[in-house]
Amino acid sequence: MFFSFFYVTEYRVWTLEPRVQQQYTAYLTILNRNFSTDLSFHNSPTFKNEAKHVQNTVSRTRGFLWILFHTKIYSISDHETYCYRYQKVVSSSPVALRGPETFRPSCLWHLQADPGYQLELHIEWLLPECRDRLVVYDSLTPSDHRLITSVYGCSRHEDVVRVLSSGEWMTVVWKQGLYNYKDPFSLSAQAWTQQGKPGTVKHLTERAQGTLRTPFFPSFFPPNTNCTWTFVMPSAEMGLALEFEGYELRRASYNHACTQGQWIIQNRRLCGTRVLQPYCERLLLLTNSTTVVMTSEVSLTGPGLQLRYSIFNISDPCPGQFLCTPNGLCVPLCDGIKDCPNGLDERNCVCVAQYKCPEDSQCVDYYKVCDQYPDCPEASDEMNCTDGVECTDMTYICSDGTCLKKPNPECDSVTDCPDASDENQCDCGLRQFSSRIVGGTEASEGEWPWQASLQVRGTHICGGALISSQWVASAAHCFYDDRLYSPSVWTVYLGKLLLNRSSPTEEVARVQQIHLHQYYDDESHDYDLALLKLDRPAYAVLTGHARPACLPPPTHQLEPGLLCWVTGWGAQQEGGKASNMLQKVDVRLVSEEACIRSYGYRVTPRMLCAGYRSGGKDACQGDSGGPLVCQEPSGRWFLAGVVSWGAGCGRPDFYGVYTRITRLTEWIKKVINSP
Ligand SMILES: [Ca+2]
Ligand SMILES: [Ca+2]
Ligand SMILES: [Ca+2]
Repeated sequence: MFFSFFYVTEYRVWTLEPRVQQQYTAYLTILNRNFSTDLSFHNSPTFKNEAKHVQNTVSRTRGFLWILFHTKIYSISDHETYCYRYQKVVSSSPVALRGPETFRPSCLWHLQADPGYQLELHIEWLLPECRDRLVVYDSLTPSDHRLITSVYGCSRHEDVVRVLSSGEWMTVVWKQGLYNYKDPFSLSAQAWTQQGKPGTVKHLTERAQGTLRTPFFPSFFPPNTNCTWTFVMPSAEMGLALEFEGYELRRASYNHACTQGQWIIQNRRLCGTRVLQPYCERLLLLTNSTTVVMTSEVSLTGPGLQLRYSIFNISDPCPGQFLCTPNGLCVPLCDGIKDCPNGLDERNCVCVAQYKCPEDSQCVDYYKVCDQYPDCPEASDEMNCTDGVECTDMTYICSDGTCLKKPNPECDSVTDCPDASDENQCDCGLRQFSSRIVGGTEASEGEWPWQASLQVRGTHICGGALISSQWVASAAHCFYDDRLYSPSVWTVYLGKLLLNRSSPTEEVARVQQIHLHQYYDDESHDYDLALLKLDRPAYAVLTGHARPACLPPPTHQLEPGLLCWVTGWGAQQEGGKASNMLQKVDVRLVSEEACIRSYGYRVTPRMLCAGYRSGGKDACQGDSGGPLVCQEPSGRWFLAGVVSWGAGCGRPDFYGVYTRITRLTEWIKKVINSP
């Protein structure tokens, strides 16, 4: 029988070189043939004896350390060709680490904090592109089972990544990508006192809600994370909802390790997974208190997690909406859009995207509700039009919380809300100049004042829609490429009609920020929306040569069949060249059902289809990101969509697919109003 025990020593060799003092640290693995159980206790006399013996052996062989020991740290045996850095980190504010050596393709950092402390590493990517790799370990040895994370540069969506160790050691390995860039990243580190694992108890009241976060949020959660939250419920009729953004919980078998966080909720073991969707875990049948435990089961961690908790009524979890069981979300019911992955929110509907007369369940188009003509048998469609009604997905919500039955009351020049909030911020959607509309397909000056041309080095790449004096909405896919994600490469033209000629009324702006929707999926084109912040409010808005289109609230009704317009400088036929003159095309909105008949389940709730079954009129290449606008009876134009994708251009049976703005209005408002 052959036994072995592992003895780990911290062994350092100090060599004085001309300027640099270098420090090496190594693991020693000693194989011991005479293993006894005493040796497994660090305080036993046998262990201490053995350790002393080992130390003596090491001190005798010190001069030959890197020849004698096959350590796991290659920098010791090979320090001529590799770059090595040791840094003691004691500061509670970030200390910059020395970067790698020029002309070395890799480097290793050993970071050490004082005992009882843990390390936070800050990685900042400094270049718009590079393919370098940084691997962070929760130990002295860069071994796979102590891997915290591996990040590829230059990560566009996360310029700064903050990673934590569980203890006093952290190892960082950098490997150069295909090309040698100068200073693609910078590293800094700081030390934190190791956080205990206090359990939090939340005593919930009827309307309780709040936010929970993993330690050090928004930094990565540390490898030893163990969070325990206890909720004391107000009554047995209430359930607890845990809402996540871009993270969902799935049942997992016990032999399967959770690599992105393990959750124990009501004796169920769930594994967290990062996804491009929101998710809500609903806890029913609670005893008067329930405990939620989140642990990092393996050393591998991920970005800090944040979840919102709230209380819901078990007998009516989604007032006025539909509870979608696969993801726990409350979604709009019978509005013609399959919001739930299983489509159950649109099954068994008496009226789809129409008003249901309460008398006989007759379906009436929304534009006939509160239009002063009775359509329901007892004119119930015309009742309560000026008072508040119960809120549903179809009712507009005033700033004071009052819900209105009248469809699309916003910015129609009639005060509908008690607080008049429906007529606030309505400087949008109107043309300043009465344009001479000549028909045909070429736009005239001032006809589409929200249209923007987004250019790179003088070439039109995508369209955009002005939605305020400083913000342009466009498609995320226009910016997804590494080289196009940088704001500095873009120029925005407003008030433009001809691409090849500048006009005295046009305005050129630079881009200060690009925001892509965090759930944008390059393969499915789901959430295909980007927001560009201009470096200053556009002057052309003051002169009227550019005007924002109105942003529709989430409840804005866009009925299938509505005639809308899409504009852009895109190709006039499939495979053709960009047009020099701004083009306009009228298209009809198409029901989601009809669009699914064309494209199957590639159509998501964030997509809106428009066009004609016979084809012919459509958006095309170069129109991407450009506006699809629909005019309200008040004369104002609302942004219904931005050009996203489609099979070819104008093909029969294949409609143009647009990003459905009403499903993303909340996100747009959040981005625009964030400081
Ligand atoms: Ca729905
Ligand atoms: Ca009516
Ligand atoms: Ca109004």
